Amino acid sequence: MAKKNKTVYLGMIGDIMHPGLINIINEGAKYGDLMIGLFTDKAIATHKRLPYLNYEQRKNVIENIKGVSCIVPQDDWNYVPNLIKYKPDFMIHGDDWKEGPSKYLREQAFKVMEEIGGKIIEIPYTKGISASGLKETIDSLGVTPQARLSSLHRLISAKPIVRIIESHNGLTGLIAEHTSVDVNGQHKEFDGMWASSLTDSTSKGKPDIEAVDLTTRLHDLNDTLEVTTKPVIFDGDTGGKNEHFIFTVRTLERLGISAVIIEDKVGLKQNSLFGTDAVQTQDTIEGFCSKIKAGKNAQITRDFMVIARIESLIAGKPVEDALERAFAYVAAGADGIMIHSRNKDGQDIKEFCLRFRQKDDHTPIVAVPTTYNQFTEEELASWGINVVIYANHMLRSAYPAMVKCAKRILETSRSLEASDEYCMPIKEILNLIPGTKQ
Ligand code: SPV
Ligand code: MG
Repeated sequence: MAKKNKTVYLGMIGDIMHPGLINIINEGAKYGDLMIGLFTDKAIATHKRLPYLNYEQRKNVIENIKGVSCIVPQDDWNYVPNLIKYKPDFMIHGDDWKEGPSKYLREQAFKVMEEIGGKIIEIPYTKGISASGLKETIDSLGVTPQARLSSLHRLISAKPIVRIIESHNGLTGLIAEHTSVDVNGQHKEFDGMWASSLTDSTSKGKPDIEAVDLTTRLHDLNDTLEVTTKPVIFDGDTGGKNEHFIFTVRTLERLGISAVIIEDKVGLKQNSLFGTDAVQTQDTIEGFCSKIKAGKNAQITRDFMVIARIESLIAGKPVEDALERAFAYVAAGADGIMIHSRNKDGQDIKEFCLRFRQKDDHTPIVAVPTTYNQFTEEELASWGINVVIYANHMLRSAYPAMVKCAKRILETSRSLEASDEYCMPIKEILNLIPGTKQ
């Protein structure tokens, strides 16, 4: 029955195969040669979590399904660019896009297909099974360390900018994992977590001077890992001695951590946000390069990243010094550069990024805009930044709220006012943790 000269377009992510997808492929193939518009990681990342399989793996599966004639990449969440490019005679889609967030995609696809003289076929959505339902089931099983570890690399390649938020316990891990908003029809959530030395130390009532040892930090990080699936970037402080750093790398990999960031400081480490108010002694370029090399030689997975953090601007040195170090650290094997500053205008960071990008267009740049927080992610991305870390915001927002509540109890000699004004209802806290109710 197939009319060989007609083309049928079917857009799909194709991550989890199920009978509903086979049904739509079979239906589509009845109308002509079935062209699959396979969503690229980049197209998906603007709207959803990355699929389990990467593009090549998904392509490999789908091109071997009976009824599929060819596969083309769909680089946009919207079907329109590919419909204009390939001008198919038909487009086929499940009728579930008539309502909900995909409605606008349907309207635009109808408009374009009419303009090019094509037709849209809508088939009843297969009841009782869907990729998102299956995904939820798989997600509830958790994630393997290897899958979590490699996901940061994929996110950096797929997204204009990767959005990371600090987590220092299980509860903040849940916030990082599950909080989402819809802004102008776009679904937004955090891509991963930052294990901050500042908030790990502060939440223990200790100063951020490497006084909380690695074993303790990793023990606590386990609480975040238990309840999340997203990638973690670990704040490795100075990385310690080279001989110790190689053990750190191995341990982090084993836990499924995606990256460690080490800073080029020596001696007693003080938090960078003190700037020159504290003594900030930088390592020599040679000294820090040897630490990077030791870490890179120690890792056993392909995807683990050792990111070099440059403290020149924190120590009051010029952008020139930061650039010289950046190129040397990349040459030594660093998988990314974190450039830090506590200046409020952000101009030193911008200059660094633009000048770095003139010579290096691919090494990921990580930024921690705690002080220059007026810039949006879009602006930071336009400077060439790939990863933005909101490094301390969970702890900084929780602490004042807790102090306010404690003071209110003292002022009123009871908890009525504090509960009414500052606390979430008991019912909500009881149901906050997934799986509470049996
Ligand atoms: C941290 O969060 O511990 C950091 C970033 O290292 S900063 O506090 O800005 O130095
Ligand atoms: Mg730190």
